[in-house]
Amino acid sequence: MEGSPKQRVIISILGLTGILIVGLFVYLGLGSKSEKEYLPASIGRVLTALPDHILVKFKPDVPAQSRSEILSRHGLKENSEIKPLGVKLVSTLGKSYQNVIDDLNRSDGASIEFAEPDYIVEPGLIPNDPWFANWQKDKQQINAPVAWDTTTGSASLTLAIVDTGVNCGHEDLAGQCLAGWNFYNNNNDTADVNGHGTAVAGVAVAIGNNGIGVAGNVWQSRLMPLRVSAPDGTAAYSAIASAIAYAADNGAKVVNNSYQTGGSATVRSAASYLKSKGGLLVVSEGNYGSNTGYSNSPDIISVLAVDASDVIYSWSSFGADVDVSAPGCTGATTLLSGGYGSFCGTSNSAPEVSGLLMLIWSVNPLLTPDQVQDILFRSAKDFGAPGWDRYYGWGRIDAQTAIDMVLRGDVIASPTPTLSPAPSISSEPSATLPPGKAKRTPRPK
Ligand SMILES: [Ca+2]
Ligand SMILES: [Ca+2]
Ligand SMILES: [Ca+2]
Repeated sequence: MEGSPKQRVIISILGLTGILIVGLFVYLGLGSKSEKEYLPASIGRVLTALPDHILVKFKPDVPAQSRSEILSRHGLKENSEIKPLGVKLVSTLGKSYQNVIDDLNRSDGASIEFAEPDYIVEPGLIPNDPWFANWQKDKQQINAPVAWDTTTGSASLTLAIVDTGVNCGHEDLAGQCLAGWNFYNNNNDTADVNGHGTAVAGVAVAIGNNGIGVAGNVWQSRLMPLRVSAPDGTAAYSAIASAIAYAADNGAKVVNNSYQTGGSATVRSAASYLKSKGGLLVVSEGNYGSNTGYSNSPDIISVLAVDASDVIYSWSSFGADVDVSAPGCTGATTLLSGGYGSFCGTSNSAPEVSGLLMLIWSVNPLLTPDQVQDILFRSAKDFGAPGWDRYYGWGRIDAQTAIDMVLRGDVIASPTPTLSPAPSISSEPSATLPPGKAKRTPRPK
């Protein structure tokens, strides 16, 4: 643990050499708006109907014998019943389901409560948080609403936010926080002294579907606030690495550090330690609009920023260390003030990824860090030069594809082979296979 005076010395010395906060965060004063778009839980887009049967519910006063007679008169056969609902799955025996439904309604409408096709709908849970519909376009961009039909997180998984502290009293974060640590003052006061950490936390884990505020990528989780910054938001590699190690020792599955720290050997070491303990580190690529010059770390997931059209922001850094890209702005996240506002930077991109990792682990907590990282990379939507490139990494993250892969068991065997050689800037691949095809390995039993 670093003492406060020593910490300040470190920061003043290293401040000129690149220990720079990445938080290009802007609060645009959206708090005066009061959007009340309370959307119903969406049934999603209808894809098709199962052709071999329909769903029929008779009116309660229709005797069983009459039900059988009606079905046989129409040349239908009961397959099964959803007993608590009294809804029958009725085989159409090769007839057009729409014709069958029309005939039933026409001649026996008095006996039938309803008859409908057994539609397959595309999942797309829409939370009722008032800011969601109009301001959080980043969530739609990464297809989080579809993933939320499968999982909205797990209260047994912990995300550590290594940052400026977190306002754990914020209404849309309240109840999520575990005890943390302040590595700047070497005490347990993890209050946010800057606002950056609270904004980062909201992007990943703001409580969704609670009717207030915003929705993070994960709606249930444990949030471990680890303050590493000075009051001005700057932080030392040492504090950051200490916090990552602390998180690893205290069971964090994912550690988010929205700082440009991927080039630090100390942070890399902490990331390796975290991975050995079963977790993953996500960092920001930086907001300097230039090549970082860093080599890839296999233990760090570094994230750059794309806009709503999947074009890389001019201010986003890039380079050989980029792993994936993610939205660089959200229209609304939790603010230190207790309200909500917009937030931009690779500081936003990193927690978009951290939240997705939490979702992946929520579906299958037994996955290893390498397996989760592999899913993240292979599920990313490729842009730019085919396959990995230094501007998009493996691509822009896609929650739907990632969760689908987990559900399918499309997971590399563990222990895993190295995912990929560290990409080289000077030999950017131009015609490689997409990462999924290039690196897919046999599925585990
Ligand atoms: Ca909320
Ligand atoms: Ca990496
Ligand atoms: Ca690419």
